Amino acid sequence: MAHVYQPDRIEQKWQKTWEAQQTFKTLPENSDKPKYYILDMFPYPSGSGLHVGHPEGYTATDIIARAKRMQGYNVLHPMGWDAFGLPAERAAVREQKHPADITQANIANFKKQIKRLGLSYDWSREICTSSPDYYRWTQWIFLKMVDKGLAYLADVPVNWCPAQATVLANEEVVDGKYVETGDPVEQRNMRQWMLKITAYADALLDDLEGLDWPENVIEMQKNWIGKSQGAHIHFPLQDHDSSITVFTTRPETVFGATFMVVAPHHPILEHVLQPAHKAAVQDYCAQISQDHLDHSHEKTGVFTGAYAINPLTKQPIPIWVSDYVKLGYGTGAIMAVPGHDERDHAFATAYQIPIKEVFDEHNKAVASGFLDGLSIDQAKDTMLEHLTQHQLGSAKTTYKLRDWLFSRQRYWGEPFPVVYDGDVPLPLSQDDLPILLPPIQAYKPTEDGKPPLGRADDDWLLVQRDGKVFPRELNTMPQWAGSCWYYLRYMDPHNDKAPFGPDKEQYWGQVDLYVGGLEHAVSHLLYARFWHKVLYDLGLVSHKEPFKKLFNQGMILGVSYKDDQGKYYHTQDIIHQAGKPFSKQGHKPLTSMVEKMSKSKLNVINPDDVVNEYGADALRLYEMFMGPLEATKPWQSEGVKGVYNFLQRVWQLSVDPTTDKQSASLDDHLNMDAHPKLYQRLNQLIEKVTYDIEHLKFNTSIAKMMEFTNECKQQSVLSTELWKTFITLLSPFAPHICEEIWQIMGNKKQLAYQAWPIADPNAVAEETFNLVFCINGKRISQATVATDIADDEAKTLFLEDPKIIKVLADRHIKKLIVVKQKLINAVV
Ligand code: ANZ
Repeated sequence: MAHVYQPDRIEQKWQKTWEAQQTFKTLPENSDKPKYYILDMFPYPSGSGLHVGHPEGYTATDIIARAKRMQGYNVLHPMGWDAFGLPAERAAVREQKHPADITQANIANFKKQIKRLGLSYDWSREICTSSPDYYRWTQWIFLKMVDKGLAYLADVPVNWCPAQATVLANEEVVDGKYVETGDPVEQRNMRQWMLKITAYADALLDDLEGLDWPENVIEMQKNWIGKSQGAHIHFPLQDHDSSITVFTTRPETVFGATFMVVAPHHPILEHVLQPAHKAAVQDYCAQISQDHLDHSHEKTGVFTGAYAINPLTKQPIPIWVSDYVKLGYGTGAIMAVPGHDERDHAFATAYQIPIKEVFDEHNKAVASGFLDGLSIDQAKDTMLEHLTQHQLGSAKTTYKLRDWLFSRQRYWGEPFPVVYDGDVPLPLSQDDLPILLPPIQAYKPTEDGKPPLGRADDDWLLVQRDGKVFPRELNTMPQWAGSCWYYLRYMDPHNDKAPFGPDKEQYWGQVDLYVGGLEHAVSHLLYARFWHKVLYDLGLVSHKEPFKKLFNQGMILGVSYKDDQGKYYHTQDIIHQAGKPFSKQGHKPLTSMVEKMSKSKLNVINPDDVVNEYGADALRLYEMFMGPLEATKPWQSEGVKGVYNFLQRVWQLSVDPTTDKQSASLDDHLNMDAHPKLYQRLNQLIEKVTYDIEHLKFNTSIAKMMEFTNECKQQSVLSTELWKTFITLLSPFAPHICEEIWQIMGNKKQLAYQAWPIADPNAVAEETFNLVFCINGKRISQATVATDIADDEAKTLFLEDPKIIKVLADRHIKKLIVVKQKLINAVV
């Protein structure tokens, strides 16, 4: 038996055993155990392999999955690959290989790396969104959407990225740039497939209610949907028999509308623009289209020369054009109320337009005719009634959410199961599926501007039916498509008759816990919820929401080192002197910074290196010990050493022949009499670890386990039962070392299904007594405290006691006397 902890000897052995014995295979659905479905956001298998952010979430779910198995659940804990997407296509161009081959190689690498971490996935359920037996069913769901009128073709202004020669979803564009590459994005009109997510706007909003999700994610989803209740109000044009309709959330402020603003390129401009102002407005619009995505500039605008009539004051008000009003929201036109809207106020000030206040400091209407004296809410109701009655407007709800642009001019995605008869799209039948991606030689758009699939052979391009020829749709689906329903496929991954069987779906129901990064707070989670609701309405799933509980792990940052020239240094090229970093060569002083890990900053930590040096158990434990799971936190290599030393200590305590703890025959039965203190500590630990696992608070549990081993170290003899229980508690965190110790202790069955310990309620409670607080010998107050309370802690409690504070007032304490297990007295 090795007396030194050697993770490399242990870890591979157990990984092989688990694999050979299918230890973590999910039980069949007729199991009488309760089910628990715990899911990681599956990774995109990128060429750079796993980074330390992946094991953070994966270890968290693995700890829970392992604990749940031990607690008697039938656990579904799967892993797969979000494998379609642009990076593989770009690599294909670069490396002259097929994206499928690149993806396959990347998956093999990812899988090898993930398997080294001892994660208890049921690999028999592995899925891959780019394999035909998966995307066949993505196409199948798309056909259902076409059937329901939820997928349609439309000429839409799109975000066109010239560098990538493709359109992007709104969610993929930030500040006029493609978030993945930073390439500029412009607007274009194109005929594209759209998914009618707006039909589900209210359901997507309302059903957030019952979810156990982080508040910030719920907030982000609400904002993205952006439901606004207000009114449409018609402003007649002066000298013209048409009108401009505005959307406002403040109809009670109409009396204060002193001008109007329409968005650049608003179609109404054609009718209202006065000849003398035409050139100026056209110039302005042209300039806006050029830098329309650059939001940094000041509020600017031009006057159209035209006037509208405020329908309440009957006064003419000027119509301006400005890009602070957006074409795609509301009606693309606003009534501007500079007295009560900040943006309007800034604009009115800049262009010397009158500002009129219509609510006073008590929020009562003033200078507003029949509204005068009413509160905002009363005024709103009264105005809405007035508008409706006089056909000047009506109540209106708008959403920021837009239908989902679902076409991409790319190769490496799901082909649409659609052909064309002239301009008319014809959905193919379910029996035609899968529509396979054809092999092509180059992945750029064709010379005549068709998407890459335009390069396929005629065999693929043209579909013969009843003597007629129909060309295929050449766009592909966006990368988000496959991840919209993958959690359902894990329930029944090998079904070749349906995406998943109803019996399996009914058994597994919702994902009980979903863990992943905050970057998916809107896009993926909104799209998946939308598809799920469509499937619900089709009667294919039994819950309205896919993910019952969501948890976002925090980002792991890197520590980087930079000299005054801005040059970055690798940690191995650095020495520390008097706690300060210097370059090894040239001895330049460096500044250290905590930043997002990136290759260019030389601060990326490769999980493989950590496993090689310290083992997977140490990596797992460290990532959970770094801080709260949800916190953003820097990687600190000394921290890994710290947890490695802890594992070392656990190993020593298990195998050390001098104290012979593992056989401790003196005291084979764990009981209060033999080790009252340790027995109590163990039960407190059981309670704590059980609670913490349920609430994803792993760092505090690990700290307690460390404390516990320190106490164990001070014992001359340890009970086997006690140590077995401790090893059981530690096993979800550090499974390899614990299985090994478990075996060394003579257990024949694997630890993976050992019953989870239950705390003895009688043993958990701390023994307590009443500590009396006195001032000059007079009893003032008291507190219930643990028998072994430290003096410092007792003094703090004394000084923080409200009654003591009151009686002490400003008096100075000369002496604070602690009489153990009895009282504290302040001499003043
Ligand atoms: C008059 C008013 C007075 C407004 C006031 C606000 C405050 P949310 O809440 O985001 O829905 N608005 C309407 N359409 C717009 C567009 N296409 N581009 C830019 N702004 C637009 O915002 C609704 C408010 O934003 C509307 O209510 C309108 O200004 C403006 F004291 O009307 B409000």
